[in-house]
Amino acid sequence: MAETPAAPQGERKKIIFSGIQPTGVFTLGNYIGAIRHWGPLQEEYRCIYCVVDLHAITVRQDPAALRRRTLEAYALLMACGLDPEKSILFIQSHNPHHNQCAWALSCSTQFGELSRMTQFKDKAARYADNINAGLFTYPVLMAADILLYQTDLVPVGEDQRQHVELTRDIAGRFNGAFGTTFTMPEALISRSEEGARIMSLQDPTRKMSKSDPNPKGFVSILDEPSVIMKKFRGAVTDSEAQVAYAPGKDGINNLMRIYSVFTGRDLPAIQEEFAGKGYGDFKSAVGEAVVQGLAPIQNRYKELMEDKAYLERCYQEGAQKAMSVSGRTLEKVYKRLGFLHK
Ligand code: ATP
Ligand code: LTN
Repeated sequence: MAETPAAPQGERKKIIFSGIQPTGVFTLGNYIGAIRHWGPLQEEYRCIYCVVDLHAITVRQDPAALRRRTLEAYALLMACGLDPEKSILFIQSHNPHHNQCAWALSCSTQFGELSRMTQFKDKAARYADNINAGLFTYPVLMAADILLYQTDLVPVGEDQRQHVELTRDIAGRFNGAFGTTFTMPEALISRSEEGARIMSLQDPTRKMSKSDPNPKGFVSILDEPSVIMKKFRGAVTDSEAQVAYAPGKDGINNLMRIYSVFTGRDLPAIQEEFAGKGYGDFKSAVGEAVVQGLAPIQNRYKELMEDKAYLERCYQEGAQKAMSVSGRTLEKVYKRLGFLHK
């Protein structure tokens, strides 16, 4: 994120935590809104990134697919520039402290607070036949993820702001009742127009989502070049045929934001570039820019997936490192709550 504050020299390095669900191959939305910012943050902060498989099962997953996707998600994070030597990179279910801390925090979370979460309301409507308790308490587990590492900053897309706010409320309540235990985290959300929220290519009023049942709505970062081109050519836009960023032109605005991220050009420059040209030319140009931008990630991903033993070593070491940090916080939590020492 261009606007990320620099870590002050000489002070403790600030801690960054973020997570992503292994519910499918990452989309352009995940990449633009979240993951592309995570690599550069490694240079200045103490970064901890997690594949949140415990969160993924709030929606029914096929076990074999979940296992495969979890490894793929881990490799994809590395392909997007996360380095296990610089960051702690691990899989959530490998560290039991998350479940343990979540239970403690759930007793400092109100039913009413959870009922107000928009992600819960959205998912409850979408998966009406499986409104399980985990879907409801999902934000408490997310709070545990964040608070266990004494996190300062949580880089996420706009849709997660509400969950980070709730995490702050839970932390504040726990600290108030039992004494200061947790660092108060803050969401780190791209403030620029480009990228905070990438929309579906088929319904530009809805966010692009990797679990969209219609694959034409999202571009996954592993899509073949021909598939990417086809999805952009078929993107839903208005009938004005003028490449200009304006209220109500959700489809074109979305494509312009994507193009801007991959070319580094700002919106007025893009408007100028396509003055007098039709949507067809523009859509092809967006597709080409995305194909080119994703190629190095796709190549690196293929290499990584050929060395499963290396990936395994990385996620096992990642879990050990994560546990040594989270264990200290969990011990403090148990002590504060009054649990008798073992
Ligand atoms: P699912 O469809 O399975 O619910 P998702 O695609 O919404 O998943 P998550 O795993 O929940 O993705 O989110 C990972 C990160 O990507 C989060 O920080 C989230 O804010 C960000 N993100 C997800 N979708 C978008 C989007 N369309 N635009 C910008 N950021 C996004
Ligand atoms: N809730 C997030 C994923 C997530 C997360 C986290 C993000 C789980 N735990 C901790 C940041 C920090 C989502 O649905 N995208």
